[in-house]
Amino acid sequence: EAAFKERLKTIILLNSTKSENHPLWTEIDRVTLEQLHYAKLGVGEGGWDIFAEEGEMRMYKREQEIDGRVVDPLKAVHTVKGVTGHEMCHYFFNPDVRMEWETTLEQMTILESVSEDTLVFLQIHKRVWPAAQRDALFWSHIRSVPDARDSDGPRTWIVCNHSTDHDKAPECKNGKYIRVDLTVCMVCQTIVEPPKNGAEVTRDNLTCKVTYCSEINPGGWAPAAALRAVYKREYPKFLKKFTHYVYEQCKNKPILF
Ligand code: 16C
Repeated sequence: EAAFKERLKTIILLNSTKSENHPLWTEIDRVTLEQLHYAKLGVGEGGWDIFAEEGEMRMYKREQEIDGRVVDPLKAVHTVKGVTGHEMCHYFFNPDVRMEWETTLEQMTILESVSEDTLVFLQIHKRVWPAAQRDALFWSHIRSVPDARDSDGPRTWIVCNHSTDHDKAPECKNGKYIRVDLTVCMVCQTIVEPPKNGAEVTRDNLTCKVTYCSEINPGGWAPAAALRAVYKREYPKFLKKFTHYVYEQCKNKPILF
């Protein structure tokens, strides 16, 4: 009986460190799957306008305002050679390397480690003159999903970031910063070109198809023209810098499928 109780304790302990048992889990699961679906929809319909194009990267926006605030949704697609979707999403999720590629950040704090695939972040972003400085409070979740092509090859990976509340976070009302409201996802699919004569797969055989979607509500007054000018500069800068960073990090490492 003692052994049974011990085993039960271990099972309870192991399960309690899974994000499935967290109060946020239902929302995390729902929003992540919604974002996955949304990312997979093309840009042919739905009034997407292209605003940036460089090499394989294309960025689209839809001009939208809520209560006079610019909330333009963004959708970007990119193709990166030599890396997998798992690698791409791993670096996008991993807080240890965020400062290496995220150029809009001033400070980042992990408020809660929900599980190894889910973290709650408080980020303070650089100020954009003449608007007030912003912070962002959001959960971030990484997972793999079966590939749409129904193959037994590498799975598709997603990281989803979504605004939330947290006991440990400072109140945003009367606070020093205005809190933005965000929903962001990065979805990455790996294409493996089979090597000739059954040779081993190398990085030359890999292509990663990246889709990045973002909806940010500035949460308070910000001049519309300045805001649009800032994101048109910052989103391409981010995606180029981030994908280059991942490529450089991975090139001499074993492939993480
Ligand atoms: O997705 C990205 N990064 C993730 C990890 O950090 C996470 C971040 C979301 C970004 C939240 C933005 C908060 C407002 C930033 C203020 C602008 C700073 C510009 C500094 C310029 C010197 O999901 C990659 C994010 C790439 C961000 C592109 C910038 C988007 C600007 C949108 C404008 C928001 C309102 C600003 C009010 C003036």
